[in-house]
Amino acid sequence: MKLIFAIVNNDDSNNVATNLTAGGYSVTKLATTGGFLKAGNTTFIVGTDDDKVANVISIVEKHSKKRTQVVPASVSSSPGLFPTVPVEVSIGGATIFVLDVEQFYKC
Ligand code: 2BA
Repeated sequence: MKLIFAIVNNDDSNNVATNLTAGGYSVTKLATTGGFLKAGNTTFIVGTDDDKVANVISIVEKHSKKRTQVVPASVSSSPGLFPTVPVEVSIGGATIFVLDVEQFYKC
């Protein structure tokens, strides 16, 4: 069994949740915050069989769009260097971690 963490943009989270649930997966949705942009994003936790991991990833990938966001340069570089110059960062689609599950209980 595997545990999948998928971090997606808030704008995509309803679509991802709907499609994972429709695919028959149990999903837990957490409201999270990115350390770099300090903006809200959504982290999904999905526990599933090893042979279903690829399908979960493809559902998340299909419903998570890549986008760009303009942020102040002071967020992305050393403080004090042209702090008012905005820079564009590319975000997403999704950041996904897959972990081995040692034990799983429903009590
Ligand atoms: P944030 O940390 O808010 O990062 C948002 C986007 O800013 C990132 O998009 C990336 O394009 C850019 N970025 C992040 N750190 C940067 C840096 N030091 N310099 C320049 N640009 C930087 P994504 O890579 O798509 O990540 C989206 C969100 O996924 C992240 O939000 C964070 O919440 C999570 N994430 C990404 N990689 C992670 C990792 N290795 N471990 C834990 N969480 C991660």
